[in-house]
Amino acid sequence: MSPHARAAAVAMSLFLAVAAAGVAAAAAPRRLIVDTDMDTDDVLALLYILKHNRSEFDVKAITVNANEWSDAGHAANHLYDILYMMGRDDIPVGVGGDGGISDAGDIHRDVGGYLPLIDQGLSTAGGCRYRQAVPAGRGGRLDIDTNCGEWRGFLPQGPRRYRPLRQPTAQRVMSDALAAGPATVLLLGAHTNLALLLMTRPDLARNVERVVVSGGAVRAPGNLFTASAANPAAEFNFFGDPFAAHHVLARSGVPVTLVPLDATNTVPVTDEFYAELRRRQGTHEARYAFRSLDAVLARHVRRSGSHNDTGYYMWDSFAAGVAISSMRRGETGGNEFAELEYMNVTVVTSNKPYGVRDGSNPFFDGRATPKFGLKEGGVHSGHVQTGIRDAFCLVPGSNKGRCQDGYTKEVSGPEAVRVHVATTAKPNTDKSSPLDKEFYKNFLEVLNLPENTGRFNISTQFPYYREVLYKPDFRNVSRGKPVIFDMDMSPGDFVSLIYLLKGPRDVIDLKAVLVNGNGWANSASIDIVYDVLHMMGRDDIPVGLGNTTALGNPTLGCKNSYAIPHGSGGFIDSDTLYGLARSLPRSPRRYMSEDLDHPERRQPHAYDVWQTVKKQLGPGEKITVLTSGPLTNLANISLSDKDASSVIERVYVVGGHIRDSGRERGNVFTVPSNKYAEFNMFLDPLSAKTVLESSLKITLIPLSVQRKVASFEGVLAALEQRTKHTPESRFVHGLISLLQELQRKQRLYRHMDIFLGEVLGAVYMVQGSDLEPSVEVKPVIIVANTTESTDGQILVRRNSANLLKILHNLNDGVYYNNLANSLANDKQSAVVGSFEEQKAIWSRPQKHFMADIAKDMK
Ligand SMILES: *[C@@H]1O[C@H](CO)[C@@H](O)[C@H](O)[C@H]1NC(C)=O
Ligand SMILES: *[C@@H]1O[C@H](CO)[C@@H](O)[C@H](O)[C@H]1NC(C)=O
Ligand SMILES: *[C@@H]1O[C@H](CO)[C@@H](O)[C@H](O)[C@H]1NC(C)=O
Ligand SMILES: *[C@@H]1O[C@H](CO)[C@@H](O)[C@H](O)[C@H]1NC(C)=O
Ligand SMILES: *[C@@H]1O[C@H](CO)[C@@H](O)[C@H](O)[C@H]1NC(C)=O
Ligand SMILES: *[C@@H]1O[C@H](CO)[C@@H](O)[C@H](O)[C@H]1NC(C)=O
Ligand SMILES: *[C@@H]1O[C@H](CO)[C@@H](O)[C@H](O)[C@H]1NC(C)=O
Ligand SMILES: *[C@@H]1O[C@H](CO)[C@@H](O)[C@H](O)[C@H]1NC(C)=O
Ligand SMILES: [Ca+2]
Ligand SMILES: [Ca+2]
Repeated sequence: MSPHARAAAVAMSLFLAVAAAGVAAAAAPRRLIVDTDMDTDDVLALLYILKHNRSEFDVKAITVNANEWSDAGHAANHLYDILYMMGRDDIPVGVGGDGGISDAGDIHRDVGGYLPLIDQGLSTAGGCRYRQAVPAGRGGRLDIDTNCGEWRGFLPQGPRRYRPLRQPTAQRVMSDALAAGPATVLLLGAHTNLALLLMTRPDLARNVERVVVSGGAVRAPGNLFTASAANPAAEFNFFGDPFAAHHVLARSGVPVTLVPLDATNTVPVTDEFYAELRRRQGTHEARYAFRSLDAVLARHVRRSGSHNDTGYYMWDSFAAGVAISSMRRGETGGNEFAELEYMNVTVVTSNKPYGVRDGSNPFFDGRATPKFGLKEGGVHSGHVQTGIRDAFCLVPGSNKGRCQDGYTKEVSGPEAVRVHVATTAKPNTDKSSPLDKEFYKNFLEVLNLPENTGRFNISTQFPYYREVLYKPDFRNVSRGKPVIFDMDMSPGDFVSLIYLLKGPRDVIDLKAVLVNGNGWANSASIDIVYDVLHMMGRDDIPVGLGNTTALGNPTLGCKNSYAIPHGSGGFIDSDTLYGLARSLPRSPRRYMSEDLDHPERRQPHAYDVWQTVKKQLGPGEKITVLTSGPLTNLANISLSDKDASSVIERVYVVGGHIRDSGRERGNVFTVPSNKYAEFNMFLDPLSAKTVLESSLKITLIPLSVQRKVASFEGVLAALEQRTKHTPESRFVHGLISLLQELQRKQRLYRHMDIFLGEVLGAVYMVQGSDLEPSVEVKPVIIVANTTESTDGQILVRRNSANLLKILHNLNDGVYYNNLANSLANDKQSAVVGSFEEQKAIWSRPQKHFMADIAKDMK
């Protein structure tokens, strides 16, 4: 038999076997619930699962784990697009929620699962005790949120998306699915969601037939590559929420099959597997799996030179295989893919000595009775690792720390639970195959089955799909003053960006956009910036991405940014532009991590973009900068480039609150101890100090003046009074009315006017004199002394030599009118108004399409 014929025969016999099992089980498909953190290996696992025949295995719900490798808004939309491609818009997707856990230990409905149980209070803002082990930028959440750029380069975009206050929560979706009947639960991330469910609805435990867990490390070392100096024993998924893993394994009473590193270490992505995956791309899902894996391997392989020791394994997809086989054959039927044995284990959640209250353990510290009825002096009462540089965990002179939080430890005695543990992957019974593990072979076969296949990718979905870069025609235009806009991607910043793009080109010439990932949105939201530029026909404007952590802080951690809520009104909303980002046309430009074949496509750093703009300046020309977020990028520029202050004409800084004699408060509502700071300063105090106390010429547009133009009615009325509208004025109207509606409906959105006020900076910079401004000069200092209750405050000090120009007042009526007039002006208007319009373009022949481009010529 030729290899090809053999492959076909194998596929056919597999198909028959699947079909036969389907007949036997026709009356009752096995029900499956998957909880995922949407990492690359989760994508592979999900595609593999969705390929199986629904009359045999039916996925009833997928919930997103939001406290590890990805951010909720990006993860949910990515998942929706995978399900759309696979024709499975029927599967409910649960993510987030805003409930919390009271001090007394009462668990409110719909806890979002953004924080590990030990840190979960009543809000979704909070630190990153365990999650700090995951880098926020490149090589971490930025790459995972975007799937290294592959998501938007490949997947079609379906009708489902995250929408504020309408998103089914993880708790709701999981409990509905379990209430409807018995199911196997496959956990591919930290255990927060399932633990919360089993704590609040213990009655549903009887419908959990089995929990199959990708995670833990029993006899193998841990894998916290960023944090083994403090904790060599833990595996990422368990470290993400050790107490939740403990609850699921040891307290909930549900039967568990563990697929730990012990087993997954035997299924690395080998050269042979990689080569076969590359060769066999018979379906869209096989192609997406390959591209996803290839993108993440680009980094790993370059480091090691071969796939065999990249440190990349089939973690979650192997666990999915073990789960499918266990559902098919039962626990005693002999798993097709793994050797399993029973072990007595527990999950360590705190370190000895127990019962010592050292401030690290909120379950016990400062409490008369321990939370959740935990036992005084018991295994949960020791030191809990506070971070990856916790001094308690570090052993001087050693790179192997002594903390064991999240360790799946074999024990005997009363705390031990009996768990079925996969120890090693089974060899391939087909000796002629180049693949040495049964699972490699099955994975490739399943992914390439013609059944249950993906319907299309973004380029095959439309007959006239084309990627076009729009550039304006600058011939015969005298270009205005060069401007750089630096934003943190909060909603008002997008209104400012659109407004700037509409500014007359002989007045302002927007040269670049810089973004940073330590403000109101995560770095991956940079793709929304690309989309707005595409909509407005400005794919010529470079976008630079700066650091993800505040100045002076390590790249791992969330110092200051812990003050942004993860849930409603915070990251989940800004990362999706309140659900509206997907109404924008899709730009061919997007965040790309490493692409070895195309290094030029790699996302540039903010500093590189700064250098590029500087080089393009004409003789004597100077740059005007508008910042509307933390001053991280500008601090980086002024510290790294000695010439910066000589080529910067002026910096307009949106943010800051001047604390003088008045009683007016700042706006950092998640940090009650700090009454007088404003978010943009609080989020990076040292950058604020560096920039505002530098020799740069600065005009501050502080909170007090922003508040004078933060009336939803004012902006909306002005927009509604225009007789003509543009796609962008309609988009802005939609965004602002949504923020207003959310603010009225839900107290979690009570701070929405912060984002309305920040638009003032752009309008003042371009049309300042029309606004009848009054400007004051004050001697100030900026507090940046790592004291939470004062960081980011701006104090007036008579003896300070640092004089700041501060916008104090303006005519708000003129402001609203000018903003609305500009947005509704049909000059420099959108080239493609929306995703719907773009889909229409891709659905009909080219000549209409050329007419669309021509619109910008006028
Ligand atoms: C799934 O299995 C059922 C029952 O055996 C069979 O009728 C159906 O054709 C299968 N569907 C696919 C897409 O393989
Ligand atoms: C989409 O699928 C087609 C056909 O399989 C393929 O040729 C094309 O390269 C895919 N598109 C992308 C963006 O990978
Ligand atoms: C990779 O590992 C496989 C066994 O898993 C082995 O057969 C192969 O020779 C290795 N390749 C290289 C390049 O080391
Ligand atoms: C696990 O514990 C049970 C009951 O205490 C004991 O019978 C069994 O031998 C233990 N198994 C292992 C692998 O230690
Ligand atoms: C530019 O101006 C010149 C002279 O006024 C004119 O001939 C030419 O057509 C203009 N070009 C464009 C693209 O408008
Ligand atoms: C930015 O990150 C780099 C390393 O990634 C670091 O060296 C630098 O200090 C950071 N700069 C700022 C301004 O935080
Ligand atoms: C500014 O950012 C660049 C690019 O990451 C980095 O190389 C440089 O060290 C940074 N400068 C400072 C002063 O942090
Ligand atoms: C930080 O600055 C504030 C305001 O000047 C001051 O009240 C506070 O004591 C300072 N904290 C430290 C640790 O220096
Ligand atoms: Ca995972
Ligand atoms: Ca902002």
